[in-house]
Amino acid sequence: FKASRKETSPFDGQKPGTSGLRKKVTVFQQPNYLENFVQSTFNALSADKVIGATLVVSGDGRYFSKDAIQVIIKMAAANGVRRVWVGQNGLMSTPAVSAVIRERVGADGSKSTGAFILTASHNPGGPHEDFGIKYNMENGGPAPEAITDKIYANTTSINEYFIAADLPDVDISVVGITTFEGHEGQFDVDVFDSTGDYVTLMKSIFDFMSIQKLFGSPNFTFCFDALHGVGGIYAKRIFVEELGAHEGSLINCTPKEDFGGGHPDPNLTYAKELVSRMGLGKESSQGEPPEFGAAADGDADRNMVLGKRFFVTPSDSVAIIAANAVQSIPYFSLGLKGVARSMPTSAALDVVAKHLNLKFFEVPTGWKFFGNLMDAGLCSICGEESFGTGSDHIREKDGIWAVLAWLSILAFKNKDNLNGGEKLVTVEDIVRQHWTTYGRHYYTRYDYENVDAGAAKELMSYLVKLQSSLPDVNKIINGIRSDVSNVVEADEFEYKDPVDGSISKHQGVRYLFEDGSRLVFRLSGTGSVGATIRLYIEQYEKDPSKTGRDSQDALAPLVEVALKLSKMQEFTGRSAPTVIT
Ligand code: VG1
Ligand code: CO
Repeated sequence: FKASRKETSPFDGQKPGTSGLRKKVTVFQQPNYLENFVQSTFNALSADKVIGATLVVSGDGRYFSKDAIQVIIKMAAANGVRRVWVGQNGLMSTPAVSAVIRERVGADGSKSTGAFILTASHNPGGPHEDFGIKYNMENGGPAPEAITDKIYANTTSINEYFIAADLPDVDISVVGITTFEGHEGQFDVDVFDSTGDYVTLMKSIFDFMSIQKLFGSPNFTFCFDALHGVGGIYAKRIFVEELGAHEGSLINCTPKEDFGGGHPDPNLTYAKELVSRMGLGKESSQGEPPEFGAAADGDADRNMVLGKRFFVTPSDSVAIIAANAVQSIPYFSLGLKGVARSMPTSAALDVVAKHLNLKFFEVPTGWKFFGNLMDAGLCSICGEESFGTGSDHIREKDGIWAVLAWLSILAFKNKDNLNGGEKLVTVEDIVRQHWTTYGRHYYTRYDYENVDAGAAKELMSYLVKLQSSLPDVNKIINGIRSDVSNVVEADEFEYKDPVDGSISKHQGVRYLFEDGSRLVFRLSGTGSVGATIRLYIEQYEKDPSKTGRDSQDALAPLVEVALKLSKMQEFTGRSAPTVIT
């Protein structure tokens, strides 16, 4: 093959957000749009990460992935990359990509130094929906801001890219290595089944035998919903083939390019089938729900955990995993190095860290900030309120890992009552026990999607300004509700990375109340059209006799304050959020 140089000119708006560049498929289908971004990424990397390097290219299998993979292969060849590793059919979950970067050794002893991950995560897929691309680094984690800023700068001035246009398409449905001879030397495309590496990693973390026993118990029932995302291929291998779950306990586990027309977003709104099977929601199905249910998003880095007729808030989930990890999960048996959460995530994890005397970090939204802490040996378990949970086994959040963590906790708590005679300790029991010990953080998130971008900016600047005078803030709040405590601190969240000293500004506005309650406002960095305002509302309840309330009831006064204080309706014209979680 031969590398050829193509002329191009910049596109507006190729700025990677919280997790890469996400746009409508039709935007990506414009000639040179993908090519510009890929070349801008190559140009942002040091030469040794491109020339002679091994790159992973795969994703959640959404519409346009197959085309994009062929383009990236040809551009990699032309830019001097030595090898490209592709998951069979282009499929690899985001956590599996992270694992492959960190763990996989090629047949010739090669190791990869980065990856293009093709996903728009939980956003819908299909010809009129979203596509996305992001670059992950040698540690397996998303590129840090220093790199994504460089990529963006490159996209604004790009005038050429390189592509081996004469390279034939590679059949990515067939496992095996295809070798090409180029002017500069050899180029390989290695198509492989990524589930193997991932299963090996999971087996090195969890005690599969104890989870097998749990699945073998007559009282334990299970359901996993991959929402037609890539998680299905790992679920089949792990839950069914390795752990002995019934095939019928998996739903929507065959990946589809359009996710069956739905949102591959594991929450109470979009994981409808699972939610109804678990006896939650209005249209709950008949019969006894399973003991344990879980779902993952399109690229399988997010997870939702459910008990029978019971929802586990993600902020609680990470706190509960952290509180139980040392006893239940062999990988953590020597203790936790520390724990971390994103700023808007509830403080449930903070309380666990305090009780267990663990190092604790609060970072901006997005997984890239956890990676530095993990690389420095400061953090073992971390999580976000947005259904993301993970550990330092990789540098991405990991949906299947979170499910295995919960199964491990259940297996440990039930190790003496799995023969069918005794009643099982349930997910709900574990959560309620946790609240009794640590108190409960009532929590809800309001999302206002596709709001006019100007209006969203105005609302944020209003809140930033308001925040600078606490007496004014408290005067307004006292006028709205007398039963809400005073704001004692407010700021625009800023993070100084304790490892590399880098500073991230404008990460959301926080109002911290005297009784531990919090209101947080921020703009989403993952949307593909307009702006999304996220409002996070949290209230701490220490009294064990009051931890059992309905969460929307408990939070009603704070919600009212949040909406009126921010003039949400005035700014956005919306009387209600698009999604409540
Ligand atoms: C959202 C979530 C954030 C998460 C990010 C990527 O970002 O709030 O917690 O890390 O999505 O997750 P934002 O900027 O829209 O609030 V995923 O599964 O979309 O890669
Ligand atoms: Co995702």
